[in-house]
Amino acid sequence: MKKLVAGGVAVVAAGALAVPALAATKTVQVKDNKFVAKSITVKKGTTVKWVWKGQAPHDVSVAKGPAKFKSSVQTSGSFSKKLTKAGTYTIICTIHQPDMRMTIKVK
Ligand SMILES: [Cu+2]
Repeated sequence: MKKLVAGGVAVVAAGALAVPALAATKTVQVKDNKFVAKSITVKKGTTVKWVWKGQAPHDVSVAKGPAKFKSSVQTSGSFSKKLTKAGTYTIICTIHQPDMRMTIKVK
């Protein structure tokens, strides 16, 4: 029984060490009326988290890219998406396009 508990602890510790590498997150700010940053490059598997900072309603929508996704129209909070397909994404706010857009390169 003691041996089993010790083994369990070792597995948990190894898992904890692996978490930072697997959970890469890049934050983008959603402002009035622009994404900051306007262009980012991330590794495949990175989660991009958009955080609403402005007053006006905005959404996050893929206009062009290897995968399609769309957030709701929000004025606060955040929206996260894990990008698992390599390529270039053009992201727009459907309310404020074509001015409010950004590019994500996933390598
Ligand atoms: Cu907008």
